[in-house]
Amino acid sequence: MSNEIRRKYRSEYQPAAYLVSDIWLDFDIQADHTRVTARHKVRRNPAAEQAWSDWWLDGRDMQLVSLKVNGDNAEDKINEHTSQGLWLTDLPAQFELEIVTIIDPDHNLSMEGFYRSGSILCTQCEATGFSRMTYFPDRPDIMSRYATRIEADAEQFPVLLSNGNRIEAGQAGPGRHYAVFADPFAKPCYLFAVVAGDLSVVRDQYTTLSGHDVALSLYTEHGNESQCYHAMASLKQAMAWDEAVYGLEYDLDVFNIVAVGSFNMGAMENKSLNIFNTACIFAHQDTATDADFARVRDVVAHEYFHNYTGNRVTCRDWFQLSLKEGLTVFREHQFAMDHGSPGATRIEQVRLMRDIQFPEDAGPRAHPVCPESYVQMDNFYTITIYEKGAELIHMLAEILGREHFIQAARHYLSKHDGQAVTIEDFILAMEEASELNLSQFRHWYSYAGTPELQVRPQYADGQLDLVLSQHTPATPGQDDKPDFDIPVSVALFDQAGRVMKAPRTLRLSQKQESFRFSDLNEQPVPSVLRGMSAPVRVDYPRSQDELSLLMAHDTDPVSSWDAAQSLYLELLRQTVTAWQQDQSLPGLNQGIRRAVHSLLTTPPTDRALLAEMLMLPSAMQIGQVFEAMDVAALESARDHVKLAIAREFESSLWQLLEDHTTQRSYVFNQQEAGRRRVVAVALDYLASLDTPEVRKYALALYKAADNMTDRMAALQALQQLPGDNRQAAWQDFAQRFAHYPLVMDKWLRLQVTTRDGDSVARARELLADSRFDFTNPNRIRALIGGLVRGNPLAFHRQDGTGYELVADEVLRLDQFNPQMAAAIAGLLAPWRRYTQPYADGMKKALERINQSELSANTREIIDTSLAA
Ligand code: B3K
Ligand code: ZN
Repeated sequence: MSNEIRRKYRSEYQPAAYLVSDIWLDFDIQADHTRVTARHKVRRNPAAEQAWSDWWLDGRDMQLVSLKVNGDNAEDKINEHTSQGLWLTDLPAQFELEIVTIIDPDHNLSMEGFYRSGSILCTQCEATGFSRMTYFPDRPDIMSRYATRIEADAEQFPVLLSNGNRIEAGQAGPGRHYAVFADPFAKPCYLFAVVAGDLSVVRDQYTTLSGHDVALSLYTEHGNESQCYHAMASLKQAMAWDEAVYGLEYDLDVFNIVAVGSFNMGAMENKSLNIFNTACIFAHQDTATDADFARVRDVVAHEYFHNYTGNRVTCRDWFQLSLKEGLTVFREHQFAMDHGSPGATRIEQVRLMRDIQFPEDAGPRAHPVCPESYVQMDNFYTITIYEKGAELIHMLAEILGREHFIQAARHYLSKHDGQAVTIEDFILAMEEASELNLSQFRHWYSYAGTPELQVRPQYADGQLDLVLSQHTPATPGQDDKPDFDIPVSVALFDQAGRVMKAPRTLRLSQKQESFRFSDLNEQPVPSVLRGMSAPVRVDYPRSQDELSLLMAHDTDPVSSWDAAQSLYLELLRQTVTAWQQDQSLPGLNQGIRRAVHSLLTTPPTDRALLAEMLMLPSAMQIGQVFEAMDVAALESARDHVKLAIAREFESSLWQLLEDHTTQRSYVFNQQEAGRRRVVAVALDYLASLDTPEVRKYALALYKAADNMTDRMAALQALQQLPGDNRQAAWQDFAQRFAHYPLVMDKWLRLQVTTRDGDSVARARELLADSRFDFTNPNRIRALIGGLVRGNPLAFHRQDGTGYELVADEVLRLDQFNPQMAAAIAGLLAPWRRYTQPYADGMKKALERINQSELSANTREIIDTSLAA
């Protein structure tokens, strides 16, 4: 029975008792409530295991006004009415159901269901927000055609929108108006959307490859139009890319996007009516950085790509979430690499996996890409489902070859068009199209944990035996792991850095295998796991000489970057150990000297790649080398090495800065963004020296900048340079951008990521500052996310005040936005990975949260984190 919040299992899946072919919805928006009338055409599901006459309808947080079956009051058919829904009983095989409910969007701060964001009323249904508006079987395998009527005050809500085409509109009594929309495609209820607001619109149009005209509209609150053109251009790029690469054309006459300020995540792919967080739409050079421009471009593309991978072919149940998300993130990755620096873009994807996904996969919340069970689905929108899911598709594309993969993906989409399917259906379609046997590959979906790939080359007499072996650590509930099918892309270089054996993909499918390369006239330098061909950790000890050679000559940017990272990482490891043992810290070694020197004297032409290669691994990355993370040691070691590089290369870094400074006005493209990235990285190194020159330079850059990227680079440098200049720049920034909430989020981050002073106390002060609305998820992410991820030394203060702050915020947020509260609580989850006193401090905070009455979302996170 679904009347309590309990753990759900993938194995429990049963076809729905009833199907709903058509839904007619009426949203009657009044000043203090909204009345929702839903009429459903219902029939027994022929695929159901029995001819049920009972039917469970999900429904929460609303008032049931009436329920009719075939026009007659049918409240006597309600067998049970709980806080989670209704059991109906004694139902005929086919009937029309009418349900009237009352909801209150103005007091819904959960940002799920129908809620208010500023002057806009909007919906968020995925995963189960639809059942906060009406009683309905809230599961994605029920696909229906929707017609929606919205009625509201004409002055307050001049714009009314829902999925599909507007088929009717007009007056509805004094001061009121209405509009009716019809969506010709059957869809699951999680893709339903309604918007009402006083909105401005930016319009454009797109003609598809086959000559169909699509009207594009992007709606926002008034005054933001100039920040929307980049998103609109990105949408058109995405439409053209999907046609060119996958042969997929848009399938409706309209495509609408609405940007709202209060949104729990980045965006939502509702059919033909995407709803976005303004943070993933707004981009103007004055207010957004290059990274923001790229994010907007990629999220717009991601949501657009869902139209096929997610909407036309959707998920049978939520355990299959990665079916749409992994595949769509992969498509987004390909798109991003085609529109920016391919190398730096792939490196960012790799870094995200290593910095965040690998730790998740090694912590208490580790779960397979296709999980076995969950309590609260909202908690499973994880980096594992999204990014590891995308890496699994990346491997398939590597195994099949890009062209074959695209053909196979098209086969999957046409075979299952209009259906709600499973990850298994996807793999089967891949097998059919490629004639490969992917049985072993399936383990990637059902087992959690990051495999460790050990690489041991043995060279003798012109032959190289590359011995590869694998081991995957246990994860909660999965002690024993099978051997995975691991595609390992390998190339061999000679001692002068020339390609000796062109890249090829080996398949490690056993615990250990040896691969032979013959006819070598000298000992080669292997380049392994090129482009991160599989989401694994690599154990492969290499000399400084080998790493320097690969760094300078490897034709794969990821491998070349990785060689530089390995050089840095080894010194950082030694520095952490020395710090912990109270020994004097080591200086730069020959390998790093040579590496940085060659980067500065013969830089790669791709400047974004140069910037990546100059950057040291994050403290999170360094920490993973150790059994447990010693925050102070990690941060000190990184500071120490950074300072040593800045000292040794001070004059070359100034030269680099000068070479990359221009008077040209701002344009967002690969080359210019790469150039600005180099400026930021060089300045960041130089700032650690705290010289009068760098103070002057940063301040001048702040003042002269014609764009937010340079302005932020200047502020990030000034951040390391306490004093009047920093204060003045912060003040100027806060005044200049007081009316731009998203820019003020950058300011909030700056406030809590300073290393001097007590950033936790500053965060508390800001939480009480009336300029900011801390019910808005973007503000919370800036302040709390900024502190925890951007300022580990403050979050992990030894007096425990950082943990206390986070615990207080979890408890505050849990009262109105459980999804956000659970996300923040998750930051404390990996406590076991830390040394003392950090581990105990984090655990204490979790235990304090544990004492309170919690939402199901937060309860699941706390229980998992504290489980033995
Ligand atoms: N599908 C949405 C995410 C929904 C999250 C619900 N808690 C956006 C995306 O991944 O494209
Ligand atoms: Zn998505």
